[in-house]
Amino acid sequence: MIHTVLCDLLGIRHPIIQGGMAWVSDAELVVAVSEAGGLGVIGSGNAPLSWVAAQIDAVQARTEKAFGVNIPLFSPYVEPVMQLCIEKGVPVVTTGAGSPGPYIDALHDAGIIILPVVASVALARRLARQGADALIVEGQESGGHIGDVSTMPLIPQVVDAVDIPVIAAGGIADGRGLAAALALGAVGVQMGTRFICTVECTVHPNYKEKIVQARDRSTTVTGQSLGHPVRTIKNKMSREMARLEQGAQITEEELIAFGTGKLRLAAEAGDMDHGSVMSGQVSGLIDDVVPCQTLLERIVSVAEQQIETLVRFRVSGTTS
Ligand code: TUI
Repeated sequence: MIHTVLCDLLGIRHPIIQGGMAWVSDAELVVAVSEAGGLGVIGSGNAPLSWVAAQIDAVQARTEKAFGVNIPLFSPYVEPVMQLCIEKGVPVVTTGAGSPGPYIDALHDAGIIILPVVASVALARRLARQGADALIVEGQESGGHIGDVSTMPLIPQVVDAVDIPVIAAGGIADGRGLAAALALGAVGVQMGTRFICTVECTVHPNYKEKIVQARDRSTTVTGQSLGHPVRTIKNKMSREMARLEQGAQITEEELIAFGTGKLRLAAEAGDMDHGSVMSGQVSGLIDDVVPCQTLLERIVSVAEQQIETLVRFRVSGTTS
């Protein structure tokens, strides 16, 4: 068992959060993760309110365990989805791609735990002051929308800067990653990509296969010119996006229009050529599709062994 303050804060067995992923993490995955002892998180993306409501209802009908809803702050439905979470008594809200400062008090009044995803020390400090319960601190190794600092330097800098719990994200997919995050001062981890390759994830099978086939250098970042860098697996879509970004012939509006709907194309239709296959640098580390229960048990068991080995042998230098 690895028990941290995150387990107490969220009422979970293992200090592991499943990152909310648009078009990928629906009720099926969330129930599986929460039942297995982690925190499952619905990815509301920019899906309509009715879809999010149906996912919350489905989770609440199937588990008593804690779960969350992720709200990317560029969604056109931020306010209605926040309101929905309040009405339905969702235990945890995570946010991304911006500052949830203006919503913190209303969420707290409803008894909701708020875990913003941040990618910088400055925003971490601000949200700690504004009352966030803990912070998910995400390095640029992550899939999807990212910041520009890597996990290894970012986590300890945020740990030093704030006095609320820090959860590490970006570049973590196994027990060694969990042990490393704890060594950096985090109280747990959030993983997205790793949870795509689970039996219960309802994403198109081509998406899982693409991650299993990926290697260390299989991902790339596009969208920097728009101020929205996004990490995906390299394919026709990412090459075309990079070509359009380099050329001066295309307007920002046209570039945005080109990217719109492409994540859904990959996740639902399984189009691995023209879709945006958002995935982290850990893609090369993932080589199987397993049930969530197996995954969580394996991660915790390897992390325990890793910590034990480090303390007993490697760091002390003895061999017996
Ligand atoms: O939100 C994410 N990752 C995402 S959201 C998403 S949905 C999407 N769909 C289509 C195209 C593009 C995206 C896919 N992946 N991660 C959390 C995250 N938040 N990473 C980085 C940040 C972040 C960045 C800047 C958070 C705050 C921030 O603040 C800037 C500021 O205002 O200071």
